[in-house]
Amino acid sequence: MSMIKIEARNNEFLDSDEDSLYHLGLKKTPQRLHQLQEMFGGVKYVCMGGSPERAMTFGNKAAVELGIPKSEGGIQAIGKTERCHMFVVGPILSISHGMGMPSLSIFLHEVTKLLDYSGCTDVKFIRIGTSGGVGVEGGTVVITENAINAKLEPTHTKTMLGEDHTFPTQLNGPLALDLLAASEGIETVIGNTMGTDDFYEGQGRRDGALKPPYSIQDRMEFLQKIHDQAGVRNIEMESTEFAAFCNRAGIPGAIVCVALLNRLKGDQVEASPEQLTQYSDNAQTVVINFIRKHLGR
Ligand code: R2B
Ligand code: URA
Repeated sequence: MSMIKIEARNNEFLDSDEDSLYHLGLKKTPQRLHQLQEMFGGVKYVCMGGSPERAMTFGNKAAVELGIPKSEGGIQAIGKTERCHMFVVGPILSISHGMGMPSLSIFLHEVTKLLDYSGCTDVKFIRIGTSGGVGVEGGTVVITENAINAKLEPTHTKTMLGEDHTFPTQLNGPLALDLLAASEGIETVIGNTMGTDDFYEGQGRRDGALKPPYSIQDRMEFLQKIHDQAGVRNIEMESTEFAAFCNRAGIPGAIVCVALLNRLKGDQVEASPEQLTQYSDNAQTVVINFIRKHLGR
């Protein structure tokens, strides 16, 4: 019986007794169902980002900031850690999803199934990531209004059985505004996010290994155009898949990404390790502030 209210729920499969959540290293069986429900049933916020290290940092930081007890030595990863790191801290599930849409998609499906089996209710998905800012400086947090694809359309297209299927990529407006209101002194803007399938040429960089088929002027004109005409404030590699999935599932979703650099000024990420740590802390802090307020603490 589903509690999470997945709109396009795959009843035919999800109601069967057994499921191997292969990439998470977890299984649903009649014997283990109760254990999954005990472990994950209280999850209300799924916080996901690319890197396993950041998933752990976020979990530990959330525990400290929200006063949630953790075991000595810090939080422990659940399941197998070959493909992702996943932690539960009170009502938060912190998980890494790797880089790019194919990797993200796998974890969106398996985490959503896990929450469905665990009987979760009222869950929100928040992607906490990194990005290239467009007209915003490194360290600025960008909350996504709408995700748009690399052709500047508010849609995400997936090829299934040889045919294209296109889904809308609007995100949850009230949730984005609540996150913006939780920025509390951290430089934060709201704007559109361009989701691409590549870090280099797909994002108009000229510092890849191959000679790009566009000029410096083409690059600059495109970045200026997406800033001025499409309201794009950052570019990353997961937003359209994430938004399309949340829409299909009927799960409120938000994207909170820090800019590592301003792409109107260059292509290389030149921030120091200390600055990069501070930058990713900015995005995490906005989300923790939001969760604290939302929990009424
Ligand atoms: C942001 O950072 C990663 C590439 O460096 C990618 O996952 C993304 O969206
Ligand atoms: N992640 C991206 O996808 N692009 C950037 O420019 C920085 C981080």
